[in-house]
Amino acid sequence: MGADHARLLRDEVRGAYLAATCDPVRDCTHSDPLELIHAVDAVVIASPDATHAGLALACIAAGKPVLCEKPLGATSAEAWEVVQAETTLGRRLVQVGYMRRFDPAYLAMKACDIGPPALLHNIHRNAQAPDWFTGAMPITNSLVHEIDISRWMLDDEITEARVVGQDPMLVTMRTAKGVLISTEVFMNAAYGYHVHAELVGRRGTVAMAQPTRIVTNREGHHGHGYPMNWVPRFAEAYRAQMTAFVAGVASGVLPGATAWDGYAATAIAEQIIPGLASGLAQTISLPAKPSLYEA
Ligand code: ISE
Repeated sequence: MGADHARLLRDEVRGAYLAATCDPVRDCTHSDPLELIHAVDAVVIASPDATHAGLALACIAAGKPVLCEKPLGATSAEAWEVVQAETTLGRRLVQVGYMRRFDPAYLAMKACDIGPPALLHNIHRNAQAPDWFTGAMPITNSLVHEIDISRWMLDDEITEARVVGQDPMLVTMRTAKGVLISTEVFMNAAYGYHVHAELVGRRGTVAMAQPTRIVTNREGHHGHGYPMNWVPRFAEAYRAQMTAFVAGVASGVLPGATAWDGYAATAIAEQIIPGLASGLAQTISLPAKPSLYEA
């Protein structure tokens, strides 16, 4: 993911200059991320989940705007530290890489006038779980996308969730305004990477376009129109997200998911996890949103 972001900055985003890269293993200009943070004007974090919050905190301490890959923290406690650091500073420096907010299909769906929302149906299939997936990562690393995009799409807060199954799993969530959200997360769908959504309003419905053919993996994984991972599916979203981040650095107002949104997604995911084993409905709650994040 880091290489993809670096390529966007180097080749595709006007106004950006890729000044330095850091990787402890690969050949880069830096091997110490803290040195890099001090050497540049703005930072993109695309390291393993467990390092996100610590690096975001270092960016805030250095006063550097940062686009941090999702999730903002491996735990909600880590993500909350980032929220608190920004709140203490009194300024937002963090954009969280929930790139679906920049995807043309989700944007078109949000723009549709179909009356008050009643239901949001999400499908999130991966061809194969990444080899670094452990434990509850289908929730903390994958479902967090639907948590974020549902909060954004519905402009509402999630208050309840229930999980059935493991892989695939079905997650039913309810919002404060009473909207129902169904999400399938299937980490080993074999035929390809497939993200889909349908928003049902009180006056109409809008669904993303998708291939209508029957999809099978019997004759191999390729040639049916689905990519094997999320990078091609969200290429446009990643490009738009990076372009918007660079413009936000220049204007001083970062777009997209805030540190609060990043915290909320991880805190909600964490509260859903006990339901994985019990199958029982979980009540979800968040602390009051700090005023820094009010629109
Ligand atoms: C991965 O980390 C992503 O962010 C992808 O968008 C998601 O679809 C995948 O499930 C995650 O593992």
